[in-house]
This record gives sequence, structure tokens and C-alpha cells, in this order.
Amino acid sequence: MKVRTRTSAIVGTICLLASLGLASAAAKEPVASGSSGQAAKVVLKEVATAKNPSAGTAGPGGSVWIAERAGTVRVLGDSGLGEPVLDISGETTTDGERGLLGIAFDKDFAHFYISFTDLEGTSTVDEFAVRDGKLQPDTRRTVLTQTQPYANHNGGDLRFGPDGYLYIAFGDGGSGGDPHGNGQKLDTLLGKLLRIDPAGGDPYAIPPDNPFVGQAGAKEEIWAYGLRNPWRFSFDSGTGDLLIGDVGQSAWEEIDWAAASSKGGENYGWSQMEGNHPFRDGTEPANHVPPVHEYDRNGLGCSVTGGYVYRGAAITELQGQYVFSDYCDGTVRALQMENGKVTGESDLGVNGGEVVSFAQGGDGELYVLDLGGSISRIDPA
Ligand SMILES: [Ca+2]
Repeated sequence: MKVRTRTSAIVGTICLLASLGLASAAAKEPVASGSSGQAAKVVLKEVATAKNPSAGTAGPGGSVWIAERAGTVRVLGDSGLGEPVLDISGETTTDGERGLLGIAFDKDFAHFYISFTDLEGTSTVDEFAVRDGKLQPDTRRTVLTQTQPYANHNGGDLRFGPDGYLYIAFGDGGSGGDPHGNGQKLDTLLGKLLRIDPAGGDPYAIPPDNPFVGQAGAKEEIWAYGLRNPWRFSFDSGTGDLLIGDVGQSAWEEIDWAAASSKGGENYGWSQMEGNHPFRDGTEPANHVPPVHEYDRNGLGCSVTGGYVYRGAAITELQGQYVFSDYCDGTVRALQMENGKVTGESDLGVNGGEVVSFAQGGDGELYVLDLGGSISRIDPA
């Protein structure tokens, strides 16, 4: 996520108008390639408005829960969002790229997790027990914290994998160009995707098959490394494959992928590499896992927002495609993929605004979260 200054808001508006132009052109002549051919025909149906929605997740009983960046969580109903079910607005700030940045349930909706930056800017993951679909405030506990050297690149997304473990994404610490080299360092949680078992210990246990367990000088929480700002990641609910949208420095936005069978330990390259390209005078690590998709900043945006592989029922021709967007340009796009190889890309011809996140409902349908306030479901046209 980029946070706008006055100037960038103006640039963003121009960018948005330009992308709407592209979108209408795309609607007449779908941009699609690969085996799937035509782009799926979709519309964005606004289902609610919120104050700076930042994250969303499927909740108990088929519900969808939405986090607002300033610190509230609300449940999506038939007539928009309900009253807050959680309010930590006194415990976080929205300066820089901070705030309430991620929410997740465990598999049986027995626990709810929030990821936020506290008043000092420290990334914090807290847990609540859930009973009868309701958070139990008195059960709140802090699972994990990570101090942040700068106000940007906090990452902060979190979700449970198909293996029942909690995955947490942290950016490289911020500033620009990874000044501390955190991406490639295994002795810090910054610039990493973590994998922990919050139910297995206090405050959590390390899964015994994590890739760096027992390795001297390495943090055992690390699942994958070489990430810059893995702002949004997800697991394909059909295959269990992992997809990460990693925000680029100044040239390349990327999507990373790992098979469900991965044993972890992937090195996604940052800050030796930006996408498929050496960063500054970087040397490509021998174990570099290149992105499955990258794009430059000549028209398609400047800050990738990772989404989900669509596994819903409403849009047949979108099934199995990875839906994602970009905060700076808002066009909703889809990748056709086969066994971790991208076989085509489509512009779905709709613009979600300042797309900061997607949410996947329990029924597999996808919601687009516009930081400007709109929450829309992707429906068939
Ligand atoms: Ca990379």
C-alpha cells in the first residue's frame, strides 16, 4: 500500500481516469491471451460502504467481516456493515502505512486474529476466542510483535493455511531499497512470510517442519523470505497453492507462487532482485524463486494488491483464475494459471478504485475493498 500525499492524490486521480479509459476500451475488446481466451464478464456490485476498509475475511455462518484501517471491525449484512464488533481505534494510528491491516479466523472460527501497528508503530498480532460467532474480549492475548524501523512496508496480512497454521506477512521494515538488507537476512522476521502455531504454545509454537528449524542464526518462524512488502497473500481454496502480491520498489510489481506441496524456504529475491531484474547492482541468489507474474509501472499501476484464486460459483468462466489489482490504478485483473505457470492475463474491465484488499466469502465469491470506502462484490455481468 502506498499512502497518498496531496500531490500523489492528484496524480492518482489522473491515473484513475486514465485507467477507466483503459477499462472501457477493454470492455469492447477484452485483453486476454492464453488457453482461456475471452475475459470473464463481470460487474462490481457495491454491497457496503466503510471508512477506509483495509482487510476482510470469511466469518462464521457465511458472514464476511471487514476491518477498517482506523481500528474497527464490522460484519457485512444485507444492508451494509453492522455496528463495530471490535474497536481498537485508541490503540493504533493511520500515519504512514499503519493501522489495522489484517484480520483472520482459524479453521473452525474458534479464534479471531487481528494484525495492527500499535501506537509506537510495532506490528502486533492479537488473538480473541470466538463463541457463538462473537468475539470474547476478555480472552484477548498478544501472539506476536515485531518492531518496525520505519512507518511503511508493514505488511501485516495474515491467514491460516490449509495446514492449520497461521501465516503472517511482514515487509522489509520500510524506508526504501531495504537499507538494512532484511529481505535476505534470516535473523529477522522483516521481509518474510512467517508460519506459526498459535494453538500449540504460549504465545505460540513453531511447527516442527518449518524450513529453518534448528538452523543457527535463523528465525524459526520463517516460512519464506526475500519479500519486500508482501501486502496481500492468499491460499487457493481449491489447490492450497500460495500466492503473494509483493509490492515493488520503483519498477516491477510481482506475484509470487508456491505449490501446496512446498516445504517452505523459498527465496523470492528481494533486495537482490526486483521481480526478474537485479535490483541496483544485486546478484541473483542461486535459490531465487522468480515471480510467476510481473508488470512495470507504465500504465498498470504502482502497488500490486494480491487477491484470490476465484473458486466461487457465480462466474463460471472466472473459476480457477487468480484475481488481483493495483492500489494505484484499480483495474481488476485475472491470471489464468496452470501448475504455477501463467498462461494468460485478462483485464476484467472493472475498476475498484483504491484497491487495498480483496476478501473471499465462505461461498468463494470475491469482494473488492476500496480504501476510499466502497466494498463491492464481483458479480457476473
Ligand atoms: Ca521477488
